[in-house]
Amino acid sequence: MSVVITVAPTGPIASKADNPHLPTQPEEIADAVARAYELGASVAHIHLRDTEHRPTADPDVARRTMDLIAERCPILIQLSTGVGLSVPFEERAALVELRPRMATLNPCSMSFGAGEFRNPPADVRRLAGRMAELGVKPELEVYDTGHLDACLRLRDEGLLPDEPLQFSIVLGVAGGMAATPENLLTMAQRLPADAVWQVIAIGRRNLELTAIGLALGGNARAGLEDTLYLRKGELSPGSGPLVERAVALARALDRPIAGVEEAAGRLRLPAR
Ligand code: KMH
Ligand code: ZN
Repeated sequence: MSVVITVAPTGPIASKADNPHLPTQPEEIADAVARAYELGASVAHIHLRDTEHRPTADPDVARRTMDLIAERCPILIQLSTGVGLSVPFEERAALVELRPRMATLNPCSMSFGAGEFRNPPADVRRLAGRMAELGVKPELEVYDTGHLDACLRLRDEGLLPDEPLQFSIVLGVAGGMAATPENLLTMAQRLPADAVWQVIAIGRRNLELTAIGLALGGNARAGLEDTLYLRKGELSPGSGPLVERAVALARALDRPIAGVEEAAGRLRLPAR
């Protein structure tokens, strides 16, 4: 089965001091996404930063970034509603009003490194319902086994679109599951049989867990949001080399890379 590659070029945490190639401004993000598209990415997972490089849910910044990406390539845009730990939930949720093809839905509150990631149940339910109204496909971010159960409850309440659901198994966030093959296997086995899924492997075990996810039939995410390094001590000069690496892993496993049209079908994105 073909592989949907998602590029995650920015994220909420890292700074240019951590990796000078991190894109933070709309033009920089659009350029990084266009490069990833050329290399095989069909989905772009987007976090926004203000002019001081802080996470923001400013809809003007989001619209401008989406427009700049669309000028460059037809990649499917997935806005992060995680945004950043300091941004209030209401502002984060309002991003779906821009009607990206996809947006993330983080089902539970949790510790997140030294911070707190607030996703109160009533707010999550409201956001899920609004995404369904707008035809914005949720990517369900599960950082622990209970998060999957929370998603299945949302589904049972009719707050998620028709299956198949799209999941990210997030490994390696301090506060969520550790980045181990055992945790990945446990989660992959617990997903609904027809779920579409990818691994988000944060930090040092990014390569290994991305490879295992691909071998298990999952999709792949690649980019500086998840790891700043290509290997120990070697910063990645942008997300491009990480996307190239994911593409090479998929091809080595005889899995072709999905183009945008195919990815939209595989992810069951509502027609526009
Ligand atoms: N930053 C990752 C740990 C989101 O942006 O909504 C998870 C993520 C979720 O990408
Ligand atoms: Zn993200």
